[in-house]
Amino acid sequence: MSDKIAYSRHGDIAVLRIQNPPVNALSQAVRQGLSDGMARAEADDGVRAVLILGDGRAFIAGADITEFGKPPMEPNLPDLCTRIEASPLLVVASMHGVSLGGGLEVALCAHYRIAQPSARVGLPEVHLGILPGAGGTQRLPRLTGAEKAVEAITTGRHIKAPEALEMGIVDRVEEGDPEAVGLAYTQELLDQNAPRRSVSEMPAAEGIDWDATYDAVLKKGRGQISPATAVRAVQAASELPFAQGILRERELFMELMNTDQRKGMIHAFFNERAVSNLPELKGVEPRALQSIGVIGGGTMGAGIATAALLSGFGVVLIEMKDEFAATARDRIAGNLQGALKRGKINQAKYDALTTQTLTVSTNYDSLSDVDLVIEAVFEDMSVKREVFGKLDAACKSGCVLASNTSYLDVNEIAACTSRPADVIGLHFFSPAHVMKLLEVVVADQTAPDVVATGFALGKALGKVSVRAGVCDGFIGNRILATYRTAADHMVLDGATPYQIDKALTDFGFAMGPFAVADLAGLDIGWMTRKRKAPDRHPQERVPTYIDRLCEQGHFGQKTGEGYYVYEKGKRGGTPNPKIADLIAAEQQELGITPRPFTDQEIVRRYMCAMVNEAAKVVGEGIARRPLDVDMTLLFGYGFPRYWGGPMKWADIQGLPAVLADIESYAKEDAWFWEPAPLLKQLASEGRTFGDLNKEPLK
Ligand code: 3H9
Repeated sequence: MSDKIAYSRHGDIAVLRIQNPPVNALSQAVRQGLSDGMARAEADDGVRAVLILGDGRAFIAGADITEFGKPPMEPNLPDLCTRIEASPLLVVASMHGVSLGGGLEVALCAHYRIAQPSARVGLPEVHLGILPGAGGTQRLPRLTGAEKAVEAITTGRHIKAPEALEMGIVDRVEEGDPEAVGLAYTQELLDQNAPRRSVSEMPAAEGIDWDATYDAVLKKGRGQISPATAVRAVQAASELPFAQGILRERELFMELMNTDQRKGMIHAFFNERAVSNLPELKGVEPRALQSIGVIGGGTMGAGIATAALLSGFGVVLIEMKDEFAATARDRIAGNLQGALKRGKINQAKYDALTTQTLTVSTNYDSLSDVDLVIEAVFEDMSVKREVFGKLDAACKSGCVLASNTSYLDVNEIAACTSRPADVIGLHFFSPAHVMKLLEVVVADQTAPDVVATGFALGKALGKVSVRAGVCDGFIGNRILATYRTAADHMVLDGATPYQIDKALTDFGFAMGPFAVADLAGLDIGWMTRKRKAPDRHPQERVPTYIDRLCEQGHFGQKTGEGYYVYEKGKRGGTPNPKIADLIAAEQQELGITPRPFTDQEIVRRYMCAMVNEAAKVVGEGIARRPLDVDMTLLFGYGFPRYWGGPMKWADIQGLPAVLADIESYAKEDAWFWEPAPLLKQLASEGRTFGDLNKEPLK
């Protein structure tokens, strides 16, 4: 028998304990071990029941995702599930930690299920671009009814044990050692002569309006196909006999397994974890972190302070004047009110955080004890210089001095202090207590343990942290500047901002670039254009039509007018009629005859601009690996997760094809579309960005 399954005997009960750390994924060895274990129990004289449980921190986290895309290995999971359910012995699952995907599907094949109160169950396959493929779509609705099964499967959410009990997914919830309570429950069932109870033999769930459900789920998925496809599998459970329903589930599962979306989402799953795993930090201990200083209580500073408070850090926030300090305190309290409303904290915690854990001061001396301080003041080098000079004087030795700058030179900031090795960039995204991305910007002299501390802080705050080098805009904003420009060029050449926004949201972006610009504030882009004007290359095309709107004081959502017009109290906007005239005037001035664009061309140009700049960012070492770019765009810029990120998207398209398009665009504008050397190199060598993730550039 496989060493992944420990077999033991307790009276009439055989126990199969799964031992496949860290999360008992159902690898081939585990599947084989479970199959052999069932056979051994059935052949073991006197055994009347089998108890299945997991060792360590979980029952089973699901199929082994690392096996996806590889040749199938026997026994397959659906067959194993059928085999467990069909056993003549009474089968019980005792669940703790998580029982997800194939893990819950195994449990659904047991005849009874008992769970710890802290256990969580779920069928999260849609987040990997697939659907439950070992009977989950057929068995779950037989227990919960169709509507609840559709909700659970299409959201993939984790369901806590007490709710799972209410839904009929588990039969009992009981605190204790999973083996001890499992054995006691199994013995009780044996004593009662409880029948073997196969979910597959239970009546099918009543039907619902399947087409309407499918349409609603498809719309909500913004182009993601797995949740909607899962609806069709649950429909089969209600309309077909069990055996045929299983075949239909298999067919739909295999369809999804062969999609690019599955590849993109699995790429996202692994790299979301790999991104903070830096080989250079192996064995480097981060500095101790208990209290955090924040300089500046604007939206960003208050968001950072909120994130730190919610993660258990003491916070000292510095503002320039008492009145600003009071406003900052109100902002943080407002953010925490949101957490209170959503049930993330209770009233007592809210009171403690806003009174004891948070200090707001106008005196830098209050920072004397903090372990790390994050500056979030106005983006101006002279202001930063002054702040870092003061921090150098006020903070204790060993304190990490971080800047939240989104584009300024962190080397120059570090040089304002007597301790450049302690200086780092920690670039948060607004609202900082909500957005998942943190760029950890490493300057020339930043010490390794300071980098490790940046990553440790990101982990403590629940962020996805990405290492970035120093350049204007680091990884994310630098790439954004380029693909935003590509969109601006298309506007000058004839596409409307509204067609572009629509084409890109149809592609899967959370928002289009012009709606985003309105949300962020048009003054930001206006300021950047002015800042960059002196260094502008003579061949650079920079549309200025939107500056006319800014000059009139219209900055997007916050002023009610931008690319869109916003009515008070309404979330979305309607196209601003002034924009077409402003564009037409600029086209006329530049002698451009507008031409039509297809949505397909819009997406292709936008994505090619993104990939080309990203390849330069990796080639220059600003991002170490293509996966660092992918995770930056996914977690900070609303990039559709099911494409995995721009580099994964490019790999899926094929790098030679992407390069060919860039070269064809370069015929119109050689300066903007100059192909990245790294892209040319990989395309000519027949390699991919994915290859580079495995073997980064030296
Ligand atoms: C499925 O079941 C399909 C079936 O319906 C049909 C088949 C026919 N496989 O997240 P963590 C690794 S699809 C392989 O850091 P946490 C993970 O990569 C599956 N590896 O810990 C990491 O490795 P490393 C449906 C897996 O405590 C390590 O375990 N199931 C798997 O924050 C620790 O993970 C899911 O989608 C796996 N299934 O969270 C569940 N799962 O240390 C996916 C984890 O080298 N998993 N690893 O970086 C999760 O949601 C979380 O990992 C979990 C633990 C909640 C389990």
